[in-house]
Amino acid sequence: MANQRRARCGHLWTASLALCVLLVVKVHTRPANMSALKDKNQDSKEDNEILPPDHLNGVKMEMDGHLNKDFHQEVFLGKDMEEFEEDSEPRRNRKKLIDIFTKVDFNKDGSVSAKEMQRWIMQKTEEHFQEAVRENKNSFRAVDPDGDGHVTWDEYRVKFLASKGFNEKEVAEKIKNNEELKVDEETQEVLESLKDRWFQADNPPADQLLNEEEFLSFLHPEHSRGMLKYMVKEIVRDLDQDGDKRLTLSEFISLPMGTVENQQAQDIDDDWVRERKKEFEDVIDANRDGIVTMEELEEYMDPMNEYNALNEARQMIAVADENQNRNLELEEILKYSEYFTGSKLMDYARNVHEEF
Ligand SMILES: [Ca+2]
Ligand SMILES: [Ca+2]
Ligand SMILES: [Ca+2]
Ligand SMILES: [Ca+2]
Repeated sequence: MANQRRARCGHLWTASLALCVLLVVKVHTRPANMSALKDKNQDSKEDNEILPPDHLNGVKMEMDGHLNKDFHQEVFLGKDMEEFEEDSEPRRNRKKLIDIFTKVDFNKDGSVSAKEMQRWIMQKTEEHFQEAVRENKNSFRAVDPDGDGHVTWDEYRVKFLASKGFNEKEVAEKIKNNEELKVDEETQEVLESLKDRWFQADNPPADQLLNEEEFLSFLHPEHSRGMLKYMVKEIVRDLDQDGDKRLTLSEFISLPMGTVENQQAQDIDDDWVRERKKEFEDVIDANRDGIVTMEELEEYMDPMNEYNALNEARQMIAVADENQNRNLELEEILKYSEYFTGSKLMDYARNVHEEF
């Protein structure tokens, strides 16, 4: 994932330089949590299939507490995201973007209002949900090979350890006989965090088995209110320094250890901090009292929150609204194609070039 992102950065323009820098920082300065595990498994899709992803499409914050930099593109493109990620022909991208514009413009008056964009964002968020449900079917099949529709923690644990290179039969045998498993500290830590999450995902009445639906909320906490709360709790726990279960600005922007080494790193950190400060003050701390509570963070992260969608819609419009009519016209969206889709259109590339 990180490599892909960095590769994609290569195509972007100066305006996105800061973004690139941030993404690179992201790779190097991830707080502990699930990151160790993820980095190891990056090359193997099969392993990742049964593990909760760190990044959730259409959710504003990642599981490791980082801001989701691709959020606005994700909620603008929905399941068509990947089409734009490829270096496909600008003419084709232009046509696709025009198609999208026509659909977002619900009342067909040639311009997109905040309400229309909000409606669109909700629709695209739903697409990401459906995508996760589809993927979950495969993941569930992988952990429930006998197909009885239920998976125990022990069964999952065996699959997980097998994906980490342990001998599946041996591990299964040991677990059955209640023998001690020799796993390294890091794997043990991950196991414990997975176990907590596993039992959270087990809906009452708890039977210690996960069915497909519960497994979905294990992998994708954004699909259930209870799991969303759990995810918020985990994030706060990772960032909270004085243990009052709320976040001050300084807790929210404090850097993970060992990042500042030279001026270049310092500048990168400054951007990272600036971005988070802005998000904290302008968006997450809804009542502006300087403290982010779990409730505020939960509201912020809830992908089905219509108020957030409207806010996002307004922000998206503001970025490209050159004629200042609080609506988006087709020319505006084409001109800011890179912002909306992550890919530039040829004609406008030339214009941008002339400006420099
Ligand atoms: Ca319209
Ligand atoms: Ca605190
Ligand atoms: Ca607050
Ligand atoms: Ca406009």
